[in-house]
Amino acid sequence: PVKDSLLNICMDAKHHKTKPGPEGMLHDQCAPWKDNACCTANTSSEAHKDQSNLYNFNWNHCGLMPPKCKRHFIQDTCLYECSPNLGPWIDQADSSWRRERILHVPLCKEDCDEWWEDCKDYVTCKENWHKGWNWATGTNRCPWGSMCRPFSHVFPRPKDLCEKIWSNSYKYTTEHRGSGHCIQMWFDPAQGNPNVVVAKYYAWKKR
Ligand code: FOL
Repeated sequence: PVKDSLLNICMDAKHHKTKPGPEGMLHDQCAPWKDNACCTANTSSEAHKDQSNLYNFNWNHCGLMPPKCKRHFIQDTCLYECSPNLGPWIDQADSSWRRERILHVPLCKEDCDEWWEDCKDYVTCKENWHKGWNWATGTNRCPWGSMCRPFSHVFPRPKDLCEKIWSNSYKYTTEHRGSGHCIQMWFDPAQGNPNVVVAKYYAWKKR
């Protein structure tokens, strides 16, 4: 009944393992995925660094990102790199640095709303963080002519942040954490990974 080929898989992207499996030790905020992950321990620790070697991406392009905001970007990186439950949303990517991407992952309302709330006073110069940076120094800097403006201006509503920042990786939903109908960036692994049943639910719909 469900399309099993969409379950328990890793996308073919820059740092992902070919198949998910246990890792034993994943760093800090990525630890919830340690029993079954698409990321290595090294990727999980790089995910926590300000100048990580994953994409040479600089979160502090308009000044220091406050910790309460940064933790959401770290959690997004952990979900993106480590989750084996994003199969129903894997799509072809025509890009130089990855063969596959995620598209329209239904993110739980609370995860998106809290991300926006904790980042709304931080500043950025771009709405889409995937494309159009100045890489002349080896890390991303604001392109010429762009201005640093508050998140609340660049992304007026939570939906704008979650959908636009990574080229529609996420879809904003009104589904709640624990409903089984939306993907959680944040979860307590003591009760298992809540995204397993969410992937099954959508793999069923797509069969
Ligand atoms: N998180 C989520 N949820 N989805 C993602 O797709 C995602 N992707 C990244 C990190 N977290 C994510 C990867 N981020 C470039 C910029 C950001 C980035 C990866 C690469 C980059 O090199 N941009 C170039 C264009 C490269 C190209 O498309 O060929 C640029 O023009 O700035």
